Amino acid sequence: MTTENLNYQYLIAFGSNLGSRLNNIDKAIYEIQKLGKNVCVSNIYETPPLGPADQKFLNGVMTVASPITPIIFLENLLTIETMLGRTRHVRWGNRSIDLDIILASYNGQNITTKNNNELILPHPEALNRNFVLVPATEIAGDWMHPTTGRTLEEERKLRDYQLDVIHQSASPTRETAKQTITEV
Ligand code: A4P
Ligand code: MG
Repeated sequence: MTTENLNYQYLIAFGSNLGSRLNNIDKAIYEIQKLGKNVCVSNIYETPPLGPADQKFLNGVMTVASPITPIIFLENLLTIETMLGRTRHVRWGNRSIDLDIILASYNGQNITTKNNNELILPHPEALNRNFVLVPATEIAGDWMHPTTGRTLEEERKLRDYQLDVIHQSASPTRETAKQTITEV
């Protein structure tokens, strides 16, 4: 992959509450790295389920620069979810891995979509979730949210979201992450 065509920047949230959660996340990061360059991964947090799921989640986010357009990028994420054993029974149900695109930009300009349920950008619920906003501010705190015009760090402060880190993994590559992440 050449570096000159990394026009897209993605902020991806990941969550897992089934199986070996950290292993699922580690594998997802490894696969997503193949879609671009300059990967940055947040710390990982354990959070109680929002909605009908009945087991705690591990959550975090990552950024990646990529030449791949958003719809194709999303298709790649869905393929990775399937590869990691994700099955869809209940909306918001338990899942081995969930990969959502929170924000995307093209040459520094935020991408927004309208009337396209296949890919909604920005992710409509992201700002209401501490498990997205807290890790996002670690690695993309100055990213301007296209709907509110405030940075992610400003959004987090407004809501006073805080979480305790469970795994320190603010590492740019899986190789480093593997040394720093250990399942509890
Ligand atoms: N889709 C549209 N826009 C996007 C986007 N920006 N990123 C479409 C990713 N996908 C997007 O997703 C259904 C369809 O949404 C996809 O096929 C895609 O075309 P899904 O992953 O099958 O459905 P889901 O995840 O069950 O529903 P949804 O609405 O995506 O829920 P969320 O927002 O993912 O929330 N509690 C804790 N503590 N931690 C969690 O991570 N996650 C959820 C699910 C609920 N409770 C949680 C957590
Ligand atoms: Mg999802």
